[in-house]
Amino acid sequence: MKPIPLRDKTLLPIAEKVEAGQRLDADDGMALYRSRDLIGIGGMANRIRRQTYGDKAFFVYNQHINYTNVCSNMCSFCAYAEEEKSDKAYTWSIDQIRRRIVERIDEPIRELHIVGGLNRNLPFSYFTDMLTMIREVRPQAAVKAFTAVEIDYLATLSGKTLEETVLTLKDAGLMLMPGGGAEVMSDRVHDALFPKKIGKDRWLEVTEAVHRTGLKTNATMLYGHIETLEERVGHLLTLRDLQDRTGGFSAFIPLAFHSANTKLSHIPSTTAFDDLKTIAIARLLLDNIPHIKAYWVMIGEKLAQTALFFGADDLDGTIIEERITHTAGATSAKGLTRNTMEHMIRSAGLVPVERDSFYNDVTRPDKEA
Ligand code: V47
Ligand code: SF4
Repeated sequence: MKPIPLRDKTLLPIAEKVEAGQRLDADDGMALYRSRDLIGIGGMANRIRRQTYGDKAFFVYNQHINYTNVCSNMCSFCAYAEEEKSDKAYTWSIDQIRRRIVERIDEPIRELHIVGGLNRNLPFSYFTDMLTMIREVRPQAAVKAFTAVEIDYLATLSGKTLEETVLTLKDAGLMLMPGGGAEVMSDRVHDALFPKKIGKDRWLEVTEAVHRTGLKTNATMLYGHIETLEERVGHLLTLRDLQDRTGGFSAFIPLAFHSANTKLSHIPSTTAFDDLKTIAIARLLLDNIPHIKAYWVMIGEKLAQTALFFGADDLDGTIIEERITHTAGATSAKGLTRNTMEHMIRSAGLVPVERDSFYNDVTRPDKEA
């Protein structure tokens, strides 16, 4: 195999480890973050992606449902959450959620991505009723719902243990869980930006309990606010440690911070350089998490396409109705058609694979949408 060309020769020992399939450590993570050799780092990550998936790049036909924006946590990086009495606050009834699903019933949607704020007025039965209704109305779609933050909250609401809560939701139709909620696992960042939300230890405890029930979850990292590079590397390695124990993570999604309409609106957007480097470093450090998503909603369609050569193998989904990042100023489209996603992948010289939530190939010959 040809050696990966590196402009920054100090990365040579890391490239050797990558080529030998050896695990990278925290010092390697910091050396990668400190290096300016984006192309060299991307080359290493791309080699891993290519060895694992060849020419394939994944996407899913999905629909987002954000059932309420009322949230008692009020994280300072969030533009989406509202106080209960705000005139922008909304909470959908089960019937309103049903209507949103039914109005797209003719589309071949494979996954419903459902998350919301912590709204003290919703009983536990709202969540089981939602899942039961969805299973009746949209039995072909997998329900990917609730972050570890919501699961922690639902366990309090239900008065059950974490495992019982998840098993009750699983019985009602929950099939996997999105990432989200851990932000950056650092007590310093937690206390400064999201003190009311569960911290690192509880997030890990909830996620481990979910994995014990057999449900897969994703993991994310919100970056580009006040976190340090050491905190980013620490976050990635903490996820890797948990994955060594449970094997329950399916994909990792770096989330670029958008500051508009938040209490942190003075913080500038992340740069393309940082976005691509973060995706590549995630691919290199997270040697046990199968998929790395380039979430086009956060970084834009064009950079997401480019990220397919920096370690990402998945562009997430068609989405249509994204609210959380667009409330915080994202300028990406609100949704993409299947044809657009396929075009993004094909015009990069890769082969689009429409997947279900479990990465089974569901590519169909009928491409009407
Ligand atoms: O948990 C909130 C983040 C997350 C902002 O698992 C913000 O497949 C940027 O987790 N700027 C929700 N990010 C999104 C999420 C996700 C998205 C796509 C796919 C998957 C998956 C998961 O968004 C929140 C929080 O970390 N967030 N506010 C903001 N202003
Ligand atoms: Fe609530 Fe999530 Fe927004 Fe935090 S990020 S305020 S938990 S909706």
